[in-house]
Amino acid sequence: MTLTLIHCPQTRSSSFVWLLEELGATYDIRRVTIRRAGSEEGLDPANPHPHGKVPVLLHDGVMIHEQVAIALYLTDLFPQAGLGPVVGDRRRGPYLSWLAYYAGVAEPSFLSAFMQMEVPRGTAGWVKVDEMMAHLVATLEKQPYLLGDAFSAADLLFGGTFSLFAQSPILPKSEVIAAYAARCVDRPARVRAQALDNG
Ligand SMILES: N[C@@H](CCC(=O)N[C@@H](CS)C(=O)NCC(=O)O)C(=O)O
Repeated sequence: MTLTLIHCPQTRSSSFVWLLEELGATYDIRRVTIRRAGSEEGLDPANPHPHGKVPVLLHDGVMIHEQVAIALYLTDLFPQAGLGPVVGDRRRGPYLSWLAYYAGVAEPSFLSAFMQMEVPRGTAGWVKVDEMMAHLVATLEKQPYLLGDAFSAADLLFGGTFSLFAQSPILPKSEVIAAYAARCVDRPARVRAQALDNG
């Protein structure tokens, strides 16, 4: 089996170096360039993503793109790592829900706040950042991780993002979220991934 992560340092693909380390996978990294805001740079021909974005995973030449698809694909591929409940586990539904919520609600709500965009209730499929954060806080007040007592790839996505944007004015301040983010990133695989990311 050949796994290749198409990656650009200090971007969303950094979380997938972390996930691959968590899973104990054997993989290669192909570094590409991406278009930064305001840049006129063209697409990197070494990146097969339809819009030149990262992350992309290649599994024996088959392309998987979009963070949530890659997270689910990888945790299914390495079930023994216990980072994503499999079909038949009662936590599978909540796991899929949190993954989809990350892409469909959490990221758009952060971006709407950052861009100072209105979020029209009844039209947008997501909610304002305060409402989204209140849901996270209510969940994490009851349990250490999104699925209960055990860390999963859903926490890797949410916790990694919260840790990155801890100081951002768009995130309502919350001790529960700060402690959660610290818990999520305080892991040996994250430390290894950061060294690989910066290396
Ligand atoms: N919807 C994509 C978003 C990926 C994304 O926007 N990645 C950024 C890096 S953090 C990127 O590649 N930006 C370059 C561009 O937009 O052309 C996913 O979830 O994987």
